[in-house]
Amino acid sequence: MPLRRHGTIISAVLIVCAIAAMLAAGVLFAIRAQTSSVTASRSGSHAYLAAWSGLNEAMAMFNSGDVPVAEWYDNPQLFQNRLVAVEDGEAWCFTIYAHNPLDNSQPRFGLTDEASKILLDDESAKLLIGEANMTDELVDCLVDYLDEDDETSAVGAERDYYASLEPPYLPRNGPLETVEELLLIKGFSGRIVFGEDFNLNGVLDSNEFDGDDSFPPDDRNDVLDTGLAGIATVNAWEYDVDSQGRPRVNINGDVAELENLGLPQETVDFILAYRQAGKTFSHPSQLLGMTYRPESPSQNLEIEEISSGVDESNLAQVLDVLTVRTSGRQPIRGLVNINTAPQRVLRLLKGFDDDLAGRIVDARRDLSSDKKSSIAWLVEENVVDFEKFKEIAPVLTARSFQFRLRCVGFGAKTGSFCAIEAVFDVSQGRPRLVYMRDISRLGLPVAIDVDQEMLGAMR
Ligand SMILES: [Ca+2]
Ligand SMILES: [Ca+2]
Ligand SMILES: [Ca+2]
Repeated sequence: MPLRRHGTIISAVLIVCAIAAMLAAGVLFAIRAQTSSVTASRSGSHAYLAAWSGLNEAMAMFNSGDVPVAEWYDNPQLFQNRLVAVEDGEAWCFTIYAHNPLDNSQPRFGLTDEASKILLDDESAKLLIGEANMTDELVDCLVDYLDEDDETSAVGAERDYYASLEPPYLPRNGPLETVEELLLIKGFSGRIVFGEDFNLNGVLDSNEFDGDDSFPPDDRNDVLDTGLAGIATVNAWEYDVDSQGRPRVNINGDVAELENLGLPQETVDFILAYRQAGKTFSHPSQLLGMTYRPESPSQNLEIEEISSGVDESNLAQVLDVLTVRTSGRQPIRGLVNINTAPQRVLRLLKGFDDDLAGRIVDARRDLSSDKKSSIAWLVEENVVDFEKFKEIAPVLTARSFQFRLRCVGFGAKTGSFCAIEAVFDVSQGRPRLVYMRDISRLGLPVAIDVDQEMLGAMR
């Protein structure tokens, strides 16, 4: 019944449009959707509203500033079986769930930060060769689809290929807007993009490790492959501002601005001396342990080597306030969060290997949120030496501003449910929804298992 199904989806979208503004005013469940064309059942729309409540709850959490990872990553108290409202004897609840890389049989109850993944741009796409079933051909096709030119890579595909399809379309030749857009690229399938997790519930279900016995195709092992979407993103960016939200100062720019940053005078003098020789910095981390011998104006005059004065004790301050970017208004895309990226992502980054990625994951386990506020902890905790830090620092961040969540709203007694996937952005203060889709058609993602005490109290 494809027509009827489409009708239901359109109706659901209409409901969301009609009520989204009212949700913010906190009148959830006091609403009756007054749309004559709507065919979705009343309980279905209640489930939809419950799912939206979960999304709003998560966004509200980030509205007041930094939230420690421990609070949003896996927090059953905040995100599992949360009662939203009771109406006509039914308890409407939501659960926010995600893949738990440490346990394929249970989801975790929390969000996923997009900066914990690799940005899908034409540069970093090459890091993905050999990962998540990405072949040379798939990477070439991805790069061609993303890069601005129409020159076909060795085994890629450009405009002429897409123009020959029926119906024809054009490659993006720019940044992707959704992960699903990958499915438009030559060679990409649902298996490549979403792996074995056919129902996107983050759990290895029985049909996801039985090979080809039932859909989807899988490798029959007990590890849930979450596909390219598990390690790559299109939604990771941050503004070039310090921890107080002020624009960072360009170390290669106006020298007067360097004087007012509270940096040690030794460091400011060093930067000025280096700049006076016509030299520029490639990244603020270059200052770490740096020395420089200014050129002597005459052969007989010996000039002493000078030091930047930057070491592990003040590196965090230096990285917080300085940049080499000239256009501070444009967000920086694709930095990877050293505090949240899993080992399988870290190991793919330029300058990393398995050993370094493992040491970082081990070292961060017991660090305080305060310590984790800068990537400088890599040096402070002796995870890397100065030289290694300077090599890897340009692609790293200690912050995340975009969060993905999957949320199911459900009636605890009837089992009526609705599941949504969303991404919101907090890089400009108030949370902003940048992506949303209804994934209810993939089935109930998590078992409905609500505390009987709670249900008993309703009677
Ligand atoms: Ca291209
Ligand atoms: Ca699954
Ligand atoms: Ca299967």
